[in-house]
Amino acid sequence: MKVPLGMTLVVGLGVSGGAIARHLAERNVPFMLADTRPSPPGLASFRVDHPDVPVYCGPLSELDMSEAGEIVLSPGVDPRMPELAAAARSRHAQGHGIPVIGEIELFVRECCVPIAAITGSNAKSTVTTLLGEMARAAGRRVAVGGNLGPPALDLLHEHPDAELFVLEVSSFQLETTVWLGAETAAYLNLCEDHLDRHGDMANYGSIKQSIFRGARHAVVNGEDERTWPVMDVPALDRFTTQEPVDEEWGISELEGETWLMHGGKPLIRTTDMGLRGRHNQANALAALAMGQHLGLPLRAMRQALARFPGLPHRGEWVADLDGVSWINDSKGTNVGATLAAIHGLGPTIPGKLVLLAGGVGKDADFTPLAQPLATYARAAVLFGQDAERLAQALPSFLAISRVSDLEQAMAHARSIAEPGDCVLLSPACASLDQFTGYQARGEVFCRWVRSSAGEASCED
Ligand code: UMA
Ligand code: ADP
Repeated sequence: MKVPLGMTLVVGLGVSGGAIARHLAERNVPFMLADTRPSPPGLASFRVDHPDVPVYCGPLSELDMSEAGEIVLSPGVDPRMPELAAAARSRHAQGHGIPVIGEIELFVRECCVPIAAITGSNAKSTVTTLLGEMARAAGRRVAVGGNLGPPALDLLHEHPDAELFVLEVSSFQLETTVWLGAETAAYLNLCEDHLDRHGDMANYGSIKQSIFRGARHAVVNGEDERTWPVMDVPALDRFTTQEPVDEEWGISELEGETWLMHGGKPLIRTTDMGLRGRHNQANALAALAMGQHLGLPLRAMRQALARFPGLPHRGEWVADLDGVSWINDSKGTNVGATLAAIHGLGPTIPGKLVLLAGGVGKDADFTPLAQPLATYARAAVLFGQDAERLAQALPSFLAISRVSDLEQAMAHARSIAEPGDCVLLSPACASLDQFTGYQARGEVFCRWVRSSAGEASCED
């Protein structure tokens, strides 16, 4: 099959592919859809919605893209696939390769109001949602989405009167974005993740740096230089979990209480916040720095901080069983997130942690988990595809059990946990070997715990 001359090719029939198709159709841009899977889910309804759009399903090697006008990729599609890389290099009549872009690039071309963009290995969804809540509390017409959904292009169409877009942007999305031009852009942190796609940390880190292209203001992690812009950005704010230096956003102890600070100015007591844990204090500081740049009043931002309890599946307390707390951190899909959970919980509980971990490790190095687990854990119960690789990385004196799935892991954890302990599901891995996503994994955990605690159902 051949992409007709000058036609836009959309690759991937997922959530983003659907949004891209709706956007192009609305603008009467002729396009064709391709998906590498022989029969992608959603194909039948796509055909109903777009009866005149040609569809190709199968390997890209059998699709002739040489005359496509532009190729728009879904985030799950790797632009380094040989056929796509060749198209990007190929010489068009105009003397350049075929532009290979993503959904966010299309969004930027159309968006006429400020964008607040958030990236990082962890905490993107938390900071995106919190900043959105702050803007709402300030009475702004704000649309919030991106990688956490809804997709950016759907936001554009569903919120034509928005005066601000707050977007979570993943490395997959940044990889196909030429120029973001954000009013404020935050790069929160960097740890090993998605190396199966991005190859190494240098490449992963430099893709994340592209969030700063055209940005007017940067918010970076003062404790991690890798998040600092390597290009010129006119204004910059740094957040830190330490005492702030100069105009940094940081944390201070004042008369026995812990405060979020901007330089010497106290902003809010941490006990007045809905979010818990040091890592969430860093997240709040990042949102405050972005909010200040956007002109949000401090009063409104404080109000949002007081109300926002955090998102489900991120360090969420589920129930106590026989004096043992059960915490759902299913969104802990990389080592950095699991480290934050262990460091956040470990020192605060009377007993020890029983960690439930495993799944798809995305080629990450698990050894950073060894030391904090040695300090804070009683046991690790491992399941899923990379259980064995995880076991190899953990200290040999820790009680390590390998089981086949999460239910067995929970049953085993219940049998070994002691009163005062905390059973923590923070897998350090993606879930796709055994679940449809981290939410499904977290829901299995919640249901099991709540039914064991005698409750009827999971009230998510
Ligand atoms: N796929 C193929 N062939 C194709 C197209 C897709 O095999 O031709 C596969 C992909 O490899 C992937 C799956 O299909 O396994 C779906 O990929 P997709 O790009 O079609 O995904 P969408 O449904 O469009 O969802 C995407 C984001 N998914 C990814 O980045 C993998 C969603 O983020 C996002 O919510 C959505 O767009 C709306 O913006 C999810 C995610 O896991 C939550 N993101 C990663 C993360 O947060 O770590 C980056
Ligand atoms: P993302 O959208 O980047 O995946 P989330 O807000 O969904 O971020 O959180 C993902 C995971 O990261 C959760 O397990 C959460 O507990 C953990 N987390 C939250 N904030 C931080 C932080 N500042 N540093 C490290 N991990 C964090």
